[in-house]
Amino acid sequence: MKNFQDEKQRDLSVNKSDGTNKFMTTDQGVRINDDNNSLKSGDRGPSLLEDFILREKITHFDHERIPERIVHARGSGAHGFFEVTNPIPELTKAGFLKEAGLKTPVFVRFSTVAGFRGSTDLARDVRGFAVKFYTQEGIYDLVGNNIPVFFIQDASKFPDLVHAVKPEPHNEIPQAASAHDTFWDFISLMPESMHMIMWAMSDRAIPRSYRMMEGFGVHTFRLINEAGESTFVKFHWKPKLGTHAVVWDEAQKISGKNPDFHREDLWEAIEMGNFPEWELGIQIIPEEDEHKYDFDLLDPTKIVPEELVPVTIIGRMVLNRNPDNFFAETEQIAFHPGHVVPGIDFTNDPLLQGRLFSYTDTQLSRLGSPNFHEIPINRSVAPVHNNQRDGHMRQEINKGRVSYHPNSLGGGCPFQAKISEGGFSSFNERVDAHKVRERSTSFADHFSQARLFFNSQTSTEKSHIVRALRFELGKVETTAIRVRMLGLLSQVDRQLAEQVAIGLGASVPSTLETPINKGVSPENEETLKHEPTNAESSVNASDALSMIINPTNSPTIASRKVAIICTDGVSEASVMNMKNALTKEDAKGLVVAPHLGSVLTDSDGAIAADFSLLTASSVLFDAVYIPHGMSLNELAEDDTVLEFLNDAYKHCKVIGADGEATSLLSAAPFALKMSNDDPGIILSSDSGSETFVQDFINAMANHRVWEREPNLYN
Ligand code: HDE
Repeated sequence: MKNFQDEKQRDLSVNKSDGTNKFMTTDQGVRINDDNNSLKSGDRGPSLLEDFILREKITHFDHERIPERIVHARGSGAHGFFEVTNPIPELTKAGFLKEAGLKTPVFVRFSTVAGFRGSTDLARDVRGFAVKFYTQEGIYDLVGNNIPVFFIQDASKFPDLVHAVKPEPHNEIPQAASAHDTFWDFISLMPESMHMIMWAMSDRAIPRSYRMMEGFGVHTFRLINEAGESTFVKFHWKPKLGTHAVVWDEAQKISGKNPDFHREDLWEAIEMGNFPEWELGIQIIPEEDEHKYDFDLLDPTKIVPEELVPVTIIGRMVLNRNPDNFFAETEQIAFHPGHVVPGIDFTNDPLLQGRLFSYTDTQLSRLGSPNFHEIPINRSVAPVHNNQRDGHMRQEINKGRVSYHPNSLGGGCPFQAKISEGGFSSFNERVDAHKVRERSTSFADHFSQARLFFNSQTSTEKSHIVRALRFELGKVETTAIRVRMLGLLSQVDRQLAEQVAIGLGASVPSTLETPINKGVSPENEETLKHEPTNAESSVNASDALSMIINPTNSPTIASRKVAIICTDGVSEASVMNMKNALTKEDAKGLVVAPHLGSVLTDSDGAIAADFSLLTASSVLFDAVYIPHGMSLNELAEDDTVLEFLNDAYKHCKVIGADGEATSLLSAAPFALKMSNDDPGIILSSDSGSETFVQDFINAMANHRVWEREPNLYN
């Protein structure tokens, strides 16, 4: 196999322009002499219709927007490569997975689901995690999410789900939020969504960074080897930086302070050379184990617990190049779960089957032409030859008179490939059944894995789920919907339902008598084909489901940002010690000062401010450091500083202070709550000591000081 690592090789076929040292021209290549004035009859006279330069420019502008994605409209992307570390030729004939060290260029697009293109990054939402592999055998798209299950089991419910979660149609409110009546109305009548709801109400739905999210293929797929044998497989992306989230109060504040937080984070990390990296793992399930488990492999509301089938790592993905142009690349990229290469195939998961129709259809309306594969970001590196012709904006200039098959005039070309020559052939699955509109009874248990997820969370994470549900349902105006949800939650965990009920000032209904358990509204009971069941999962709890005890997390502060609050008189040595130590760990210390420009140091030097207190905010950083030497009275009276510290404390971040700066903490509003043994408050009477800096870094490496949280809320 030829190594296709160098994405530049991919780019050779792509027309790039940056205008540097070039004449400005019209789209027809005519050099423009004056781009500032339209053609007029006299300098105060009417504009002339013949001004082809003006009309071309304005017409192009008028058509600059294309329809945004109906879901996953808000996204961010990057280029990189995938490298095989543990080849699996015995499982798949896919060339890009067959050889150790083989690199394949990729483009990844991360996204939120519900919000419009201009919405905030920090909405409580599922994140899309879509990867396009430019393999030598054609395009392979792994179009996944950061949550391994989905809300619904059958594609026919997807438009309903999306209508329910999007802003309500009469007033288009709320933007990028599930906390409203129509969403919870739908969910409260769809018990199959309960597993996904547990994930969506957990901190998975408010990641700290796209770089700190797991990714999942969600459906069970098939790998097909040279002998044509199939193996079931689940795909997992495991982030090198661990799986981390922000807290909900923080997410809401970030949405105001910097709605581009995740976009910027991804962009900056790549610009700084902190290339985001994931391992690709697979759960391998032999064909003969199809019916071995107490859930159905075809049911997309179920995971295969890692306790039953461990994840085998087969490769790694590194994102190392930002796009040149957002629209041309991130917006115009067209993913499709049906873009597969020989060696990868589908299962009959009824959600996946529906997706296989949807994605081409959506590209046709969004990109406007069946030629969307010719847009540079979508082009295959494997040569494309077929008899598809014409259509809007066709780029290819097909030569010759033959555009049909079979033909003799073109020598039979392009010719079909035998399987041994890499021709795609679908897995030879036997299908022999009646035509029915039914759902398998093996899909009927909607609660056991929701409970498995809840049981697997630490007490911190459980309390976050309770608070998320109180928030979301608290925004629901219709009492009956809230009560139905409490009924469903009680099927997952009685205590969970009771905790949520306290926040809603309601009580948990005795659910078995209410229509909610039937998954249909009272008016539509006759459409019910199977009663949902509530079984016990064979696995009780799984560490991999908790973000806090996730076994793939290892302590690191790489790429984290620390706010160093400085004003005149600050100890230059302290600031520089901290900055240098952070840089060594691939993290960044950024100076936040009362104003931009620079602050004067104790040794008559000057330190440049990266942010002013007005433009910075604690929620945009991972930790705060207050170095010694400054005039503390001034800082202690500044509400912005106190709010900065208070937020950092409330969001369980590490706060460090040395020398007399430690006394600033006693002026902060949280001082009364602060416990003496809080492992995230790092104080040293000794200014800039090495142990102090190291203690600060060690505390940060665990992401957040969750031990603090029980003191914060009732
Ligand atoms: Fe999608 N989904 N989806 N989806 N999806 C789209 O395609 C759809 C589903 C996912 O960054 C759309 O190009 C249906 C599951 C991602 O460009 C659309 C169903 C999973 C992205 C569409 C699902 C996903 C999309 C909108 C149920 C996780 C963004 C624009 C049958 C495995 C890709 C577009 C990007 C995008 C349809 C369910 C992931 C409308 C009908 C499950 C990551 O075609």
